[in-house]
Amino acid sequence: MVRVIQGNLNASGMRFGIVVSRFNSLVTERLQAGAIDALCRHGVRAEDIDVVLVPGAFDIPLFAKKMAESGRYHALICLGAVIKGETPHFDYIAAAMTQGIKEIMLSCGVPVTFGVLTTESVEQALDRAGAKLGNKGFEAAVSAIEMANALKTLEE
Ligand code: INI
Repeated sequence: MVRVIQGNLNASGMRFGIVVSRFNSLVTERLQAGAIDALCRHGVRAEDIDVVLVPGAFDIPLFAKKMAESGRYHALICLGAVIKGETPHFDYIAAAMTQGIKEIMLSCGVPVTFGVLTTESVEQALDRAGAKLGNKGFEAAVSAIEMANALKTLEE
């Protein structure tokens, strides 16, 4: 008999932390609303969700690390919007933030999902923050629930 391990989407009794960057807040506020909506609709109580606001995407990893190390959360959700300008700034911020988030997940053993948009324009970002192409904040929260439950099942 093959043992298939996967996470369910029942999140009642679980605690989540969300780190959101304020930069491009028109977009990130919508990602945040999508993530909270997803958590609540999967059974998480509002008092079991902490939101930390940071200035920009580059600043997300420090707070995600502190929250992961606290042992308080079943999973973390990182939300932001890095939008390409005319300089290579975008590439440096996106690379450092992505690498940072990945390292936290692997070193702390806590699921940290990636809901940071990296787009060419504000329009592309808005399309992915509740307009034409869904809401990546909602998706990142659902992934966080699945990852947390999969980890729990694996460790049982
Ligand atoms: N931060 C973002 O979240 N998105 C961006 O598009 C962005 N741009 O383009 O500069 C951005 N910059 C700020 C950066 O994340 C840090 O907050 C800042 O460098 C201070 O550490």
